[in-house]
Amino acid sequence: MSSLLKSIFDRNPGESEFHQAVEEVYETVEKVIKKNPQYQKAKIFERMTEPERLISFRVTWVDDKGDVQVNKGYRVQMNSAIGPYKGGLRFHPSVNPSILKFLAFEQIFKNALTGLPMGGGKGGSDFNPKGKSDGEVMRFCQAFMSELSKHIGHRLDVPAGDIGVGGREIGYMFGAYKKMQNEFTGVLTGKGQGWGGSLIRPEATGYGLVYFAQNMLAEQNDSLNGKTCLVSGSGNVAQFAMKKLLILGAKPVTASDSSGYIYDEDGISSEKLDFIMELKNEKRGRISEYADKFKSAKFFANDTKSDHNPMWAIKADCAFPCATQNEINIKDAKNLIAGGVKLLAEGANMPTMSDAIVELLKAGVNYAPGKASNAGGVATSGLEMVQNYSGIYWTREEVDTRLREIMKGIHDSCLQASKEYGMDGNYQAGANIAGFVKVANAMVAQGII
Ligand code: NDP
Ligand code: 2IT
Repeated sequence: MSSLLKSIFDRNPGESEFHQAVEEVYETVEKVIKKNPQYQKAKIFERMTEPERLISFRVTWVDDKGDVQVNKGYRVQMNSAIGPYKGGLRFHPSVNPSILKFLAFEQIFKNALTGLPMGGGKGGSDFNPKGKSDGEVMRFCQAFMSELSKHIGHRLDVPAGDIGVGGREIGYMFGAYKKMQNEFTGVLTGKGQGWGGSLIRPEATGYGLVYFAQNMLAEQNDSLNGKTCLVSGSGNVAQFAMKKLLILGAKPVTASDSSGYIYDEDGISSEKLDFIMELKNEKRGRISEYADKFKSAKFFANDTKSDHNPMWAIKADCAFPCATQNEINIKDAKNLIAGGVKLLAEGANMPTMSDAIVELLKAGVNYAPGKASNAGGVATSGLEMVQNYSGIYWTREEVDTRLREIMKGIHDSCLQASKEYGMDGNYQAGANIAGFVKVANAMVAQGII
């Protein structure tokens, strides 16, 4: 391992997810740093891996029984070289500084790739929204925002949703911020229609992911039409990825949650997808209920003792992991390859482990890293910010057209950067290099700060 990586790991002990994300980027940008002495002199990589600010706070709230609950709250303000900090909030019991730092680090490059002026940030809490009443979620969001509000602002740091944070939570947090600050500004994105939200933002990550895959296939004179697709997750990203896949004539056959996955050999049709959306968004139920309702499907519970997830061994053409980090290990990658998968585009952040990526690339699988292929969500958040600043709101078609253009732009910048550095067609290297160079140049121009 290089001494630079070692010193970063030593400075951030025990943060395995953060180390993983940093190493993955470093391996592909090392060449660029070596070719550009100004990046070395200004210690750009060392500075990019150190948050500009990491805010950690206590969140105290009262549950329905009247008991006091204490949670951890965080905001990682990673890099503001090209714009205000921007990135989601995650509410999940696993949330810790390592996970938020990996997400905030990835966000720097992702946001740069969109071409919009947004810096990198991420935040959240170890609060578990599962099984909580609406009243509990609202009180938690208000308590969380009572501290977060001191550190964010529409020109400073603009959070949005991520795992466990959707329209409901954004609404409660926005209401709390507006009341406390006594101002109506676009301090959060993913807001509702009629109070500052952008059309297409709910759909944007999943739609953008599929537009990206469409661009990858178009390079090879191919399309999604008729392709069998494995999708993991059943939340925001997975739902709208499946919706767009169906529109383009593809056949999604799987969906999952943290309890297990369903396999529907006949395909998840648009009527069946409506059932998933109602189940997950309104009833907040479990994906196993899909198999109770549709006899063409089977539910397979997670086997925690297994060294692989059998979902990734199902025969298919394309795979879209849309649940969480590290959901595809090397064994899963080998199973995907054996099952005929030729394209894997990440909807989640860092769902594929590093050795699994190597395996996929070695086998010639067309692989898109999340920081490129899932950037449609934050890009549309950027479009929501523009609409909030200007006070002028665009139609669905206008936002969707811009989203398509942005995804094509990201796709093309990845290919161009990969070509420039002799790794033609490698989207992983291209995404890291294109994102890195843009932020590095801004940092150099702004001096040693
Ligand atoms: P949601 O909360 O809407 O859905 C998350 C889904 O993933 C659920 O099906 C959930 O199952 C499953 N999941 C979450 N954690 C785990 C876990 N530890 N193990 C197994 N399954 C899990 O989140 P999103 O759809 O918004 O986010 C999904 C992924 O996409 C994340 O990696 C996120 O960072 C990324 N992303 C999201 C964007 C957005 O705009 N929302 C933008 C770009 C990336 P269960 O219900 O059982 O918890
Ligand atoms: O990972 C991500 O890009 C998100 N969760 C979306 C962030 C945003 O600000 O819209």
